[in-house]
Amino acid sequence: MSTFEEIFHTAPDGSWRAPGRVNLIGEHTDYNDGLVMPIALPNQIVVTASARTDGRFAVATKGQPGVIEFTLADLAPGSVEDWAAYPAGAAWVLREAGYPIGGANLLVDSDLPSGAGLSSSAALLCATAVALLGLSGVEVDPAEVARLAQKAENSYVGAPVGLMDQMASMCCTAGHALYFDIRAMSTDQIPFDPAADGLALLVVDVKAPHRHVDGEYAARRKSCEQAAAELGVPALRSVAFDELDDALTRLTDDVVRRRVRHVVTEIRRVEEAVELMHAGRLRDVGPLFTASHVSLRDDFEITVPELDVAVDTALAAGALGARMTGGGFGGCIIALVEADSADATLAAIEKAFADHGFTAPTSLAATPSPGASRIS
Ligand code: GAF
Repeated sequence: MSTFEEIFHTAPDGSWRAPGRVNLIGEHTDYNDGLVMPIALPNQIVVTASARTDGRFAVATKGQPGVIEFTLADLAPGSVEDWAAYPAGAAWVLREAGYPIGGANLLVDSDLPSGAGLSSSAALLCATAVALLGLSGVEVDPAEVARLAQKAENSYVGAPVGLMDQMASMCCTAGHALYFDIRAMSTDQIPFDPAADGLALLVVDVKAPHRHVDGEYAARRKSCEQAAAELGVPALRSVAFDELDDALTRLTDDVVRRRVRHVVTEIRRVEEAVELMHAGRLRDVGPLFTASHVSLRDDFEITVPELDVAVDTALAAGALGARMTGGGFGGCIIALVEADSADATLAAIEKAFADHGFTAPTSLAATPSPGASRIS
């Protein structure tokens, strides 16, 4: 594998990292001004970079041969495609926001699986943004970098994502889940240490292809926005849990009604989960995970058979709770299990997948890790 010097014929000025995430609970609530609670993973994207004075970018990734080049001044939404759209989008958004960035050579390395619903897109945007800001010696608040990365994904790449993944990648801390209230733009670090309670959080990649740049994610978002408009509120966060039944009777379309029920009950589940975690009752969070999965499966309709089989098998093996995590249509499940049954639960999921003829799943360590930072 080529080194930075071999590819760019110069030494790097530094390396920056940004992690992927799993969301504990609060799915498809971020673009409804709701509540989310992700943890950052040990798996991350590393961008090694050197500054250029000619306003040009050369980007390479250890995963693919070749170098892609573009000019900072020429960047416009969609002007660079494929994986390099993400570093280009980060450069574009920083330029648009007026940050004094210049050109750069960038080498991307990753141990974060892409397409697994672990937010590799947000991690690549955030890692590039912190690298470019670092090269320029500019200090920017992590939440502001997250907001810029979301703008790049929305406006440059063209994916209508919310703000959870970028905030997780920028603002998580080791040993904590990030409780993020999107409407208030406030965060709270919630201690999250399953091992201290004799528990383990399993993250299982079900290996079903997942893309949310495609229409399903956008369609869910549109349904939510239409419902909010029909109910006369700025976002579904404004529908209180105890007003849900009344709101549902005012909606005409049954599919939209189910989408709203998911969002409003999911926001309530995040509130309940954070209360339980503050009270040191992590075991009791399990049933909320399972209720979230049922809601995503039946009301939001974003699960696929691999996700449902993984969750059902984990529960049958004794998990305290399990749910799909991320955008849906593939990706990963999480399962909260007694630590001494973690291996047996994973083995049961592997066997169930073999029995169904699914691709073998893989598991990842779910150690709550810190947000983006400079490495060297
Ligand atoms: C994807 C999006 F990028 C997030 O903003 C969020 O909506 C999530 O799906 C679902 O909770 O990861």
